Amino acid sequence: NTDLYSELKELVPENQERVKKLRKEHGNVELGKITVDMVLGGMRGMTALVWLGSAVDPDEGIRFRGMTIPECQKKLPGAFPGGEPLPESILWLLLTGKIPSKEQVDSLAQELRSRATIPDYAYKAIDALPVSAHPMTQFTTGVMALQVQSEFQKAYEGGIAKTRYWEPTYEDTMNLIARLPAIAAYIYRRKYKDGKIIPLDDSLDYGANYAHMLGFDDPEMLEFMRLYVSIHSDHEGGNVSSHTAHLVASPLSDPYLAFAAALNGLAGPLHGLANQEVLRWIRSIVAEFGTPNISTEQLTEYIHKTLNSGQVVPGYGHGVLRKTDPRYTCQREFALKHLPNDPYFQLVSKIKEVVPPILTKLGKVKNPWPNVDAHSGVLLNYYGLTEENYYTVLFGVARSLGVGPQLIWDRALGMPLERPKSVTLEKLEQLCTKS
Ligand code: CMX
Repeated sequence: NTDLYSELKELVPENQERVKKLRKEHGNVELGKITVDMVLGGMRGMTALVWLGSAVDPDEGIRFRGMTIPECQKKLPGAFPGGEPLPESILWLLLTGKIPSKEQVDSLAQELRSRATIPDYAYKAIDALPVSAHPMTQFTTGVMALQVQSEFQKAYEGGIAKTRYWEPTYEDTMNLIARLPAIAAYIYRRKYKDGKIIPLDDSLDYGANYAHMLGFDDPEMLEFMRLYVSIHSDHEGGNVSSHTAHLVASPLSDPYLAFAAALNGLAGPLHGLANQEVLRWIRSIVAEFGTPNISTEQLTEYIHKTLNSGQVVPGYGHGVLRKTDPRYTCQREFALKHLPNDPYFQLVSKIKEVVPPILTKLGKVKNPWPNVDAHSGVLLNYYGLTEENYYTVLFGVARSLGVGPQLIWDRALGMPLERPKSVTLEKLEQLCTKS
């Protein structure tokens, strides 16, 4: 099949069988115990979700359908031989679990372009906000406006059978993914440039088109955007944005509603907004010393100043990872290849040497190593995308490629309404004194 829908349609029945069998034969198997620490500690370490696209190992980091980032870079089709994986390749892989051929990826790129028409009222909804509104607020507003065209909502109102829910979910997801770059680019051009829309280029792939619509045409920036979108797509199911999308879709809210909610979670500074905070923090270091070429002592002093004022070091630490994020590493490799002498990149490299021992010394930070957000900003800044308040929008566009496929599988596999049990504080105390 060169078409993604046909490929998926074949996979649905066999995966429905897998889930049915698991529930029937192993429904009572215990996966671990739930402790008070978990309940009070943000459910860390509690296995409570199924996510098909990817899994995060604390030491090794992300695997997309079993493949590490270097494996994806080697095996997934790029825009040219040896190029970074195309976002279309990642989307195909996440949804089907199969490595696509170049022909399949090209057909998917074409399909996404053909779905990318934006209704005028979506631009108008964004225009109703002041230009000063944060780009993430504008982005969520745009996504909510796109919801007006939800196929799932229409089909549900028309009485669609449960067994077919995944079909309009597929339509919504693909339309949403296809339309996000144009909406996101509009926000950038409106807030930071002349407000004129740069139309989609029919000869470009998803990642390159997004860069193009933002106003960037340097082939190196296009290639960085392909890598950026691919590595930010998915990070298993428990992170705030992915989990939110899954939760909000569980009462059959359509993919637009679910994704808008996910974006609102991504906009938190401890999650996706950290990429904005990182560049802002780096700029504040440069402002303090008047240059990015600073000594280890100066940097140490600044990190202590950040910590002593009660702030976190943005871009460091993680809820699951316990080593350097491979998404950081691959961006570093990209930088070493394309901008080794950039002073901001060199400062990021220095920060990576100086921050971990300081965080370790605090004695409470479980992971002192850099995460994905510690690196993306200086690369974007180098290619001229200097407005850090926009960075989380880029992350948001990419996240649709991970969250979308799971929403389709949620409906295909008949995943139920999510409804965990809560207890009052009194009840928790009671349970503790009894044990
Ligand atoms: N700087 C300072 N203190 C940090 C820290 C950092 N980078 N990372 C963790 N800590 C602190 C926590 O604030 C917590 O302190 P308190 O006990 O005083 O509240 C303590 O160390 C223990 O936290 P943890 O168990 O190591 O980390 P969590 O799983 O609770 O939180 C995360 C993970 C990412 C929220 C946290 O490391 C953090 O705030 N990092 C900075 C923000 C950031 O980079 N976020 C992006 C993550 C990736 C993404 O989602 O995009």
